[in-house]
Amino acid sequence: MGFQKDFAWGAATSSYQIEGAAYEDGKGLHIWDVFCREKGKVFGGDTGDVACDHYHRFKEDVAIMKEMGLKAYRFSLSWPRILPEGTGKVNEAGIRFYNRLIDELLGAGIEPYITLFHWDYPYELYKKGGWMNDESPEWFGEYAKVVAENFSDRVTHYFTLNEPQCFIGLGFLQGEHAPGLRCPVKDTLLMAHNTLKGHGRAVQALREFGKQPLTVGYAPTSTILYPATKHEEDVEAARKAYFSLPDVENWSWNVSWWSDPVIFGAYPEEGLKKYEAYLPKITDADMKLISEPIDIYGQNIYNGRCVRMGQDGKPEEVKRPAGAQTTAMDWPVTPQCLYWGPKFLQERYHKPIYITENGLSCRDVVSADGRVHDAGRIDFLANYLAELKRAAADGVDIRGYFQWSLMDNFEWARGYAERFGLIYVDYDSQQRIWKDSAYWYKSVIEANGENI
Ligand code: IFM
Repeated sequence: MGFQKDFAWGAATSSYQIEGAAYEDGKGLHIWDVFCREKGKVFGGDTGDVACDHYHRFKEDVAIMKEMGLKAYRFSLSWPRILPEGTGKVNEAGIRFYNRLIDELLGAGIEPYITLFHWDYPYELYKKGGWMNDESPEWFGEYAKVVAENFSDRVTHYFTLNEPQCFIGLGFLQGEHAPGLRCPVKDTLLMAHNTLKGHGRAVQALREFGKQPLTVGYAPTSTILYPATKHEEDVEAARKAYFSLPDVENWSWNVSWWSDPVIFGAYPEEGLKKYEAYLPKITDADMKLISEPIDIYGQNIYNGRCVRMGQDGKPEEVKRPAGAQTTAMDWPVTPQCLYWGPKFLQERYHKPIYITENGLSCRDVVSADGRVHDAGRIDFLANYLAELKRAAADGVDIRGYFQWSLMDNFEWARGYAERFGLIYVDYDSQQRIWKDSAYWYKSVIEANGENI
């Protein structure tokens, strides 16, 4: 068996990375609007002020998706476009924009998948302490209520948070992303706890104010650990390493601290011991809220590291061969992660799985024939999807795959230096050009992956 009959073949984007219109129609500021203005923070001084100008060109973009045959499109809403101050007064122009986008998608036969939060945190709330503030879970719940009230008559699929590992870790521990802080570990663990409570409040609000039964999930990330061989001891070593926790200084890059509470209602024991001295007060009521049941489990998967069982009975990493393939962004190319990631996640969490992001950055160029020949992307995606198909054939319940990204866009601290899209964007003219991989992906969707 390959991919399920109604497999959600999709592509993904996020609000700040594509929308532009940063100061239009009553949108409030968010932390990335402000961060991009600080000297030296973003490659080339780039900003998302215009990005792909999707706010004005969404019809053209949906027409491209339709032509590509996408079954599903995962996009995020800009919280401050809907609630300029994060809470309180709703910006009707923001609601109107998303209504028009949703209607356009549905008219094109494309299922919208909404992500509530993909990093563009309202600046007004940040000034009040952001995720450090005990009220922050409620703020996120209020926003989710507004979303449910306005869009859930037509949109049934939601993801709450995208990659909390990054917006807390890169934003507040490593300081590479907005707001660019290096906070004490203790503060970041409190933020993480509030983030997870916010997730729970959002799930509750979506259920309570949804106009129909909704399918709700979560979209974290992290590196996959995959085994060097099929031998059970190597598989066990990889499984163990995958769900284990890093040392406290760099605690945020992992799966289990972020997902065990959501699914099991408990933080992993290993972390409770390792991080004990830095933890906020955690109550039973908090854990009940955080583990508000979800329906589907999303994971953003880009790469992995190879592990085997060491002589000492502990997992040990296997060094990559010299010259092993990497992407333009220097991320390792490891297709195995799309087999072992979903497999380990389903074994542990017992939820239907969506790959909510997967893709790569390439040094794409428009050739003399006016086309973009990104053979490397096709090769990468074909190898990754073959592994995903193998996982599906082995019985993992994989419901959908969202290619990152539909089109080139603003790659955070790397600005426009990286091109992740199936569609090439010429940022000067805003012309969209189909890369060879976009035609290839269309053929994969048509064949429901049988040609992989
Ligand atoms: O562009 C990002 C996206 O916003 C979050 N996941 C990883 C992508 C590539 O870096």
